[in-house]
Order: sequence, then C-alpha cells, then structure tokens
Amino acid sequence: MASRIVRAACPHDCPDTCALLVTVEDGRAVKVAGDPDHPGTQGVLCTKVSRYTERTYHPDRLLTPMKRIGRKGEGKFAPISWDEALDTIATRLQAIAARDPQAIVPYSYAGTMGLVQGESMAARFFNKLGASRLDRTICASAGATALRYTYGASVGMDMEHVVDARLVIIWGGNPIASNLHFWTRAQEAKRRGATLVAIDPYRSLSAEKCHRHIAPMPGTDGALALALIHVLIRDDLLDHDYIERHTVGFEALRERAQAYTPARAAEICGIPAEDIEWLAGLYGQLAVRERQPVAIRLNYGMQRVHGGGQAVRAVACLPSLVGAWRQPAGGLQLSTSGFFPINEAALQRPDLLPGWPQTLPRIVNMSTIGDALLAEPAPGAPRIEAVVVYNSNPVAVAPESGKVAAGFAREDLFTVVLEHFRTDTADYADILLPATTQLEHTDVHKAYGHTYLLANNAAIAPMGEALPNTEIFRRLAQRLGFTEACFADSDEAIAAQAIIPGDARAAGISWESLKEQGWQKLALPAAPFAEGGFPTASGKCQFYSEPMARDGLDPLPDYVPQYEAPLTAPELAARYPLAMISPPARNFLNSSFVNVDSLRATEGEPHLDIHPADAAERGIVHGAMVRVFNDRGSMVARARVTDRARRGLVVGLSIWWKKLASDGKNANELTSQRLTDLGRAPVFYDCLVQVEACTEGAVLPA
Ligand SMILES: Nc1nc2c(c(=O)[nH]1)N[C@H]1C(S)=C(S)[C@@H](COP(=O)(O)OP(=O)(O)OC[C@H]3O[C@@H](n4cnc5c(=O)[nH]c(N)nc54)[C@H](O)[C@@H]3O)O[C@H]1N2
Ligand SMILES: Nc1nc2c(c(=O)[nH]1)N[C@H]1C(S)=C(S)[C@@H](COP(=O)(O)OP(=O)(O)OC[C@H]3O[C@@H](n4cnc5c(=O)[nH]c(N)nc54)[C@H](O)[C@@H]3O)O[C@H]1N2
Ligand code: SF4
Ligand SMILES: [Mo]
Repeated sequence: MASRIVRAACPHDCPDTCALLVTVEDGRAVKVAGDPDHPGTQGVLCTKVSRYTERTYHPDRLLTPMKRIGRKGEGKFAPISWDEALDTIATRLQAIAARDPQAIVPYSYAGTMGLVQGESMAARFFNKLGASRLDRTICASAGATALRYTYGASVGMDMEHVVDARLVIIWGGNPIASNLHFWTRAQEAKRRGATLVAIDPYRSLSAEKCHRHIAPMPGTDGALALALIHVLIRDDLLDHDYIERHTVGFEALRERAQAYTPARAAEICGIPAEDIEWLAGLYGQLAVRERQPVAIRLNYGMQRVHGGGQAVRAVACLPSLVGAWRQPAGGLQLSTSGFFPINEAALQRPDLLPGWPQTLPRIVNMSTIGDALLAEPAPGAPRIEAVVVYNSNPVAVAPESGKVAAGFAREDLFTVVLEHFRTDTADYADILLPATTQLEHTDVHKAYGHTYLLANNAAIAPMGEALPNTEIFRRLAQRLGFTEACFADSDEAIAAQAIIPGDARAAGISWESLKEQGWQKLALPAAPFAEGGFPTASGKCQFYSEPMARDGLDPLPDYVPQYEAPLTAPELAARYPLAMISPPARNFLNSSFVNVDSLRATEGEPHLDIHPADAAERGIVHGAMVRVFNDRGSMVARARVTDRARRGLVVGLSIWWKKLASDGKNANELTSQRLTDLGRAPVFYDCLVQVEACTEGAVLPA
C-alpha cells in the first residue's frame, strides 16, 4: 500500500492554527493528526479536526454544481455542468454590472483562514468587477479597532511563554472549547504554581477549572477593567518607569478611572467589590512588587456587546500600567495577527478597484446583511441584486436571522453559494457550487494565537467535481474578460506572493521553505514590548488616543453600557429580563461541523442553561423544552437548570444549523443588528430575552 504523510494546516477560524500531518493511502486521506514537532500543536488536535476525514468524505459533500429547482430556502437542487453554472453566473453578473456593479455583494468570512482560498483570487475578481466592498466585521473588529488605537495593531505576548506566568487571567474566553493549545499551557502554568482566574458571566468548562471565577454580567467588562485600574492607581501598584517611558495619557486615564470605584463597578457588573480588590491587588502585587510575570488572555467573547471596543481598550491598559510587558511570560494577548508581514495588496489587488484609490465602491457591513438585503437603499446607492457567498454561512451566523433569511428569500435576488455542504445559506442559492476542502487544495496560513506561518499542501485530489475557490473565480474572471496577468496566477504562485519580500520578521521564510517544512516561526523577540516599541506612531501605548479624538471618538477608555440592560432599557428589560449569550460549543466551529453526526451527537441538541432561581420563577424544570423569545424572534431549546449560568443570564451554546434544530431556528433569531462602539461589529451577547416553558403541544420528544 502506498502511504505518505502530507504537511498541512488547520484552516479553521481558531487561534491555534494547528500544524497537521495527513496520512494518505492510495490517494485517500486516512488520518489527520497534529504535528508533534510543532510547538503550538504538540501532536494534539481538537476532537473536531481529528475527525476531519469524516467531514471531507461526508456523504452529503457537494460534488457537482447545482441549480435551484424548488422555492428559495427549500433546498431542492438539480445537478448541472460547470459550464452551465459558470455561464449562468457570468451572464447574470455581467447584466447587473452593466447597470451598477455595486448591486453585487461578495459575502465571505473565515470558513477557511487560508490566505489563498480566503481573499485572494476572489478579492481580485470582485475588485476588478467593481462590486460593493464587504466590511468584514462579524467577529473581531471591535477588539481589533481597540487594539489598533491602543497599541497600533493586533499584537501581544507570545503564549509559548505563559507556562512561566504567576497569574493568568482568562478574560472572555473559554479556551477548552476554543483555544485548546493555550489551555494546555495554562494548565502547565498552574502546575508550576500560577493562579488562574476566569472572567466570564458563565461558568464555562474552562472557568470551572480556574482557581477563581469572576462572573460579571455580559457587556460590563469596561467597568470592571476601569475599577482594576482605579485600585492599581489608588494603591500605587504601578510601574512608574514603564508608564513614563512607554505610555501616553496616564494623567487623563487616572482621572477617568477615578469615577470607577470598586463599589460602583461591582454594582454595574453584578459582582462583589471584594473580587475587584482581590484581583487588582494580586495583579499589581505580583507584577510591580515582586516583578513576576502576569498574563491576560483576552478573547473575543467579551467584545460582542455595545461597549466591546472600549472594554478591550480598558483591559489593554492593564499590562502597561504594571509593566507586565517587560517579561516574555507577561502582557496580554487578544490576537497576534498584526505581527505577520502579509502582502495583502499583492494577494487582493485593491488597485484593480474602479476609482482606486480615491472613489471606491460602497461598503456593505456583513453584520447588518439582513437590513442591507431588505431595506430601501440609501439615496444614490443601488439595491442589492446579487450576493456571492463563500467561506461563510450568513443565514445561520449573522444576527437577526429572521431578517437575513427573509433577505435571501427575495425572489429578485440572484444568489451564488460556494460550499462544501448544503448549509442553511446554501438552501437559498440559485446556483450552488462545490468547493474543495483543506485536504484537496493548496494554501498558506498566518495565525491569530501564535506567530508561525504554515503551509497547507494538498493531500488528495478534489472530491467529485469540486474546485478550489480560486479556480472558480479564475474561471469566472475569464468569462468576464478580465485579462490582467494576476487572474492567471496558480494557487502556488499566489501562495508565493503572500509574504512581504524582505521583511525582517519573515527572514528565511518563503513559500518554498514552508511547503517543505510545514511551518516556521516569525523572528520576534521573546518579550516584544519589554522596551515599549509598540506599532503606534509614537511607539507608545496610547491610554489617551489622539487618533480617536481626531476621529470624533472618546479618546479614553470607558464603560459604554449595554444596549439591552435594565439600566439602559428599563421598559425592554421589564418584558425581557434575562440576558442571553450564545458562545461557541466545543464540538462545533461556528456553524461548521454541526452536520458531522458524531460531533452533533456529542452536543446533543440546542440547550439553554438557566440558573435554578430563574428557572423556578418560570416553572421550568431540568430537561423541559423552553421557548426563548424577544421582539425579534424565538427559538426552542432544552433547558439545563444549572448555576453555571449566573442569575439573570441564559446561555445557548452555538452555532446550530437552523435546519438541524427541531424548530428550524437558532440563537440568531434573537440577536440584534445593532453595532459595537468601535469597529461596526455585531452585539451577539447584548441581547435581552424572556424564557417560558413550552406548552404541552409544543413539547418535542427528546
Ligand atoms: N470549539 C470552537 N472553537 C472556536 C469557535 C467555535 O465556534 N467552536 N469559534 C472560533 C472563533 S470564530 C472565535 S472568534 C474564537 C473566539 O471565540 P470567543 O467568542 O472568544 O469564544 P470563547 O473562547 O468560547 O469565549 C467566549 C466566552 O466569553 C464569555 N462571554 C460572553 N459574553 C461575555 C462578556 O460580556 N464578558 C466576558 N468577560 N465574557 C463573556 C462566554 O460565556 C464564553 O465562555 O474561538 C474560535 N474557536
Ligand atoms: N449567536 C452567535 N452568532 C455568531 C457567533 C456567536 O458566538 N454567537 N460568533 C460569530 C463569529 S465569532 C464568527 S467568526 C462568525 C462565523 O461565521 P462564518 O465565518 O460564516 O463561519 P461558519 O459558520 O463556520 O461558516 C463557514 C462556512 O464556510 C464553508 N467553507 C469552509 N472552507 C471553505 C472553502 O474552502 N471554500 C468554500 N467555498 N467554503 C468553505 C464551511 O463549509 C462553512 O459552511 O459567526 C458569528 N456568529
Ligand atoms: S480547530 Fe483549532 S484546535 Fe482544532 S485543529 Fe484547528 S486549529 Fe487546532
Ligand atoms: Mo470569530
């Protein structure tokens, strides 16, 4: 039997970006394992991706192009040839573009994080076409904007060193589910004597294993962080030298934090003031008095609320106040993606945009796609006539899902979906195109939780008639008569363009070396900001941000209250008194893997975790079916009565495929299309609901 091992990379939207070893026997991938030599992966994969062959060889894989033969959303399709599919798409897009290309909207996110199969040929195609530009805000843009204003880019400490930290604060993240390889290191730090603290409204799988769990209400982290700053300043737990040399605006920050006494923050957050005193004391004592490393693993869970951006700003100030950056095992990490010297201009070719660089096509925010599809367009802007979806499943993942589905159901909308499976979104496609998976195509990857570049070598031939995203857009470009040389680039040629030539951080790294070795680490100092040197204009941490003042924003971090909470929306809170969050389920990756039977079986069915007191008030018993609802919509779930959910909070782990839920709905029926204070991002976790036991007739069998 001919057996070989292929070096690959996990494509999923996960900070760990694991290095994979794919065993191929007679042209079939038989095993996907973690590379034991890659310091991040350490030979271990999460359950989802260790089952990657189940996903690749899934009997439901899309294997031919198809056209819709049923109603939109019904999911009835008939196979067609690639020529018919691409000719139909080219003809339709050309006719729309002749009127106004901005009526065409590409919709994509991080189904694959690959730089080649993500936004390379696709971006070139839509840029040349002059389509609307997509504001890719659905996940991280509140936090990314906050980091940019504070530190200049999405940069932070290297978690390879966190094993040596004495205090690890896990803030708004559940790493056992969503950042497994960091969790392994945090466990090692714990064995070496570190204190682990979770800040999370929910007692997640990770929070329950920390020494201490602080559970603020969702959307109140800004107040908590400012109170920590208040105590650090009050008790002079400060690294005055670091502040003096490497920060801007300390006096202004001191004034701002003055108002956030532990007592006031405790009231806003719904936690004991003592928790705040304790955490600030420990953080400052270790970092300043004992010069020990203290680390914060901030995650995106806490920025999916109205004040998410400013909350990230407030938390991000902490390591500079105590000089935690001085040590490799200290500082903060939300994302490391800003370290990578990626040549986006070469990959995406924004210079192909009509009007570049002065008058660019309009921007459509992916987080408000429901309204964008349904509402009357702004004066002078065209109504959306076509959407091309790839690497995303908006009908399941975008907020206020009822409106998203209604938008995609528009009879006059032409929808193309490139997919592996018949997702909730695929059901609305006019033309559905089969895309290759990571085992079937070439790619190159950066990461947002470590600092390695990785290659993904194709392990097997494409399944059925599936094609890589790149090839689909290459063929469309040809049909539309795009003659620029970049439309003929092979995937290997694109991969070779990904790294900025001559950048010192990527010294010795090329596509050729990556392909061969699988992964290589960027050349960065162990403690990149020990002596400041942040990628801001001044090189300093901006407690006070002049650019924010210029942009008409509050230049100092603050607590920006939730849209939906008793204090800010009392009338709404009277009808919908419970805060709902819908963070990632361990065995799904966003809405990917929900259709892999073994993984869905582990998650069981849509659940709603509710505190015993909140359940009792509503006559809800453990295991009962409940209806969760607000003015935007409703969904049915099985109640788990548990104090994992704090009082006033309900938790529905996500993101379910709507059609695989008993009522055809998921948590995004309830979420709103309002946006964060910074970064125009969605507020999935700023959402009030009411819950009631299902009436007899609505109770479904277990
Ligand atoms: N298994 C799995 N892994 C994933 C994903 C997945 O769907 N499944 N998704 C991937 C993606 S796209 C991303 S963006 C990343 C990161 O995804 P994140 O959204 O950071 O997800 P989690 O790490 O699960 O952390 C969310 C935690 O934040 C808590 N939380 C919710 N609201 C608040 C709040 O207001 N304040 C605080 N302090 N905590 C809050 C939740 O209770 C939850 O435990 O994970 C990636 N990894
Ligand atoms: N309620 C609620 N909603 C949320 C969140 C939440 O926590 N709660 N999290 C939000 C976050 S953080 C994110 S990042 C978004 C994620 O939203 P999405 O980025 O849309 O993620 P997925 O749901 O995994 O959908 C990705 C799709 O891309 C497809 N795909 C994968 N690889 C390829 C490929 O190579 N080619 C093509 N053509 N398709 C491919 C997969 O089959 C999958 O269906 O969801 C957001 N929505
Ligand atoms: S999803 Fe994350 S933990 Fe799982 S294999 Fe991929 S990168 Fe690793
Ligand atoms: Mo995300």
